[in-house]
Amino acid sequence: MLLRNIAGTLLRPNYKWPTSRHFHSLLDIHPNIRNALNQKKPVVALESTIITHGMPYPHNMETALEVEDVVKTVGATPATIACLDGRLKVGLTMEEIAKLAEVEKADVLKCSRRDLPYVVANGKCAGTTVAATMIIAHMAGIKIFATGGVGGVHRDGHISLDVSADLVELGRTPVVVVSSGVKSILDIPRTLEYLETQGVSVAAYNNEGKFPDFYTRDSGCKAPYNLKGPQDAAALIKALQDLNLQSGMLIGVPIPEDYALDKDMVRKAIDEAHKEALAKGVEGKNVTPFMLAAVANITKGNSLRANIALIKNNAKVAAEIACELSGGDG
Ligand code: PSU
Ligand code: MN
Repeated sequence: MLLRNIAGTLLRPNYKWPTSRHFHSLLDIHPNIRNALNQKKPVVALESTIITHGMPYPHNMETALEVEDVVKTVGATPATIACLDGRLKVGLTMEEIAKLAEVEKADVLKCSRRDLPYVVANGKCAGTTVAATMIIAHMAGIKIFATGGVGGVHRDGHISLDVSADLVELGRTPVVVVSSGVKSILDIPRTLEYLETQGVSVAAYNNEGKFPDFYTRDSGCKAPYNLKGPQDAAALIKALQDLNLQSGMLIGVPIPEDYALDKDMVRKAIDEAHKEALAKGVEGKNVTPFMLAAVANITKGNSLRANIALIKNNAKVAAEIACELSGGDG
């Protein structure tokens, strides 16, 4: 009887599958950001794993604040996203950024899609990865997001299956991610193949179609498209939205010329860091933070300087695109 009732309900032609709106009660959107969104003004999301796991203190905090300033200077509203005491925060106060930057790393988790339920259920604090930040940005109605680099297919990822959840997220969440491509600690050709499989529109930005590899301007791989500037980018994003594909986009902005590192030096540093990771048995979510720290160490801070320069530049580009998208009225 019960089954027949359920079947009857589901078969009604006008039956709508229930969609949970409960996430609204988990979100804390800063009033400035809510106002900007209501008025259709440009907003740029920023991630927080870079604060909690990507950079050492105090560079993490300084950079997070500087990146917000860059977005404001262009005329957009920055929205740094993180989890605090199980709440999904969109927009952080300076004190909250400081808390994520300084706190003992053991108390602050790295939160990707699969970790969100645990973080919410247990009232945890966490930096959100590109994947989790995309999800929360989308919940809040933010369409564009700037970061340094996204996760990718790790070296030997075709054997270990260590493929970042960021790539799958780009395939299923309609948010545009502006980054300097993926780090050469990863397997870039396989990462691009996987993005194609996921149906992600990937474009290089003002780089003759060359896909950047974070520390240098050319990974040796081609992106399928090249965007000449904010207008070009806005047109591509508008088409993605009109098509209602519900997938994301990755825009690869090369590191500013003056900060690009020497390719050979980077390759050697990464090979060394990779050996260290293998010898220490680093695995799972710890691989990326370990590699970032090891490379910074081996390059005596050069990679960190490059990282800071490129993320600021990416924030600027994302803000310019966001302004263009909302009608160029900043
Ligand atoms: N790449 C960087 N810096 C970072 C990260 C990636 O150059 O801080 C962070 C981002 O938050 C990204 C995450 O989403 O690492 C990917 O981790 P994993 O490979 O475990 O998916
Ligand atoms: Mn992984």
